[in-house]
Amino acid sequence: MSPPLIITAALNGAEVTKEQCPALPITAKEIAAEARRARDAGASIVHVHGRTPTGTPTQDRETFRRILEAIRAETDILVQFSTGGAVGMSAEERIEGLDLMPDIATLTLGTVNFGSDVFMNPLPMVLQYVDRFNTLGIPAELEIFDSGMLGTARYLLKKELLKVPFYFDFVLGVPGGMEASLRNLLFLRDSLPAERPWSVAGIGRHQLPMATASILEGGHVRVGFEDNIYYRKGELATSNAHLVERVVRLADELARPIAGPAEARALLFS
Ligand code: KMH
Ligand code: ZN
Repeated sequence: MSPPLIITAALNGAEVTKEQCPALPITAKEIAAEARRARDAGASIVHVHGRTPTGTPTQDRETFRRILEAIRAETDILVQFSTGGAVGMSAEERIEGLDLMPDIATLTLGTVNFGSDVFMNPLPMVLQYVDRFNTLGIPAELEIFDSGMLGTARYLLKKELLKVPFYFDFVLGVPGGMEASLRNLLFLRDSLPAERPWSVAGIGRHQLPMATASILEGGHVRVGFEDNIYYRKGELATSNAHLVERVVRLADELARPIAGPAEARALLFS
């Protein structure tokens, strides 16, 4: 039987702008309010990026401190920091706020083309991040943008380098990364180097089909403005919660109960 469904809301990301998506949360206050709406709708984790007041992506520690404080004052949702930041940021800059002790943080296991840019994650940098996660004891969401990244996961596990609890998130449909197809999703799921929970984030129009497939196949789901700003073709989603609510309805139809934050923590980190 499939476990209760964990829904992650990727609230803002680094790439989407207010011009494209007026409901995009930028400030700590906006992010916290959006986190609460997502939690009320059924999400148990929020994935967050930092932004300056004008919307520029930042991994600045003080920005993350304000975001974490504001979310925790507002709701009990698990807070996941991005360590991906935006393309072009330095390795150190991207993990500046980790010592603030979010509940989870992302860890991408390799370099990937990202539109016309390159999202850099060479092995020495991955190992540096693993070291930091281990030292702080922060659970990791291992982000897999392409199948070669599972090889890196296999290496980390074989050498017993990763000492913290972890699970996988397949990010499918980034231009330059692995395409979002059912075949690719099942291939990745069947190639996992360890029996750990997995989730999928489909980019753009792939968000809904990937979420549906994951509900059916026993995985978990990530939705939100970072990955997709549309509810349907030509119609913007009004909030991250708008996207979460649809997943909750689908899960209900497909007989997957929804996990709250405490249940998500137990499922992911036990
Ligand atoms: N903004 C992307 C370049 C993460 O959050 O860990 C990377 C990203 C991954 O969003
Ligand atoms: Zn992200």
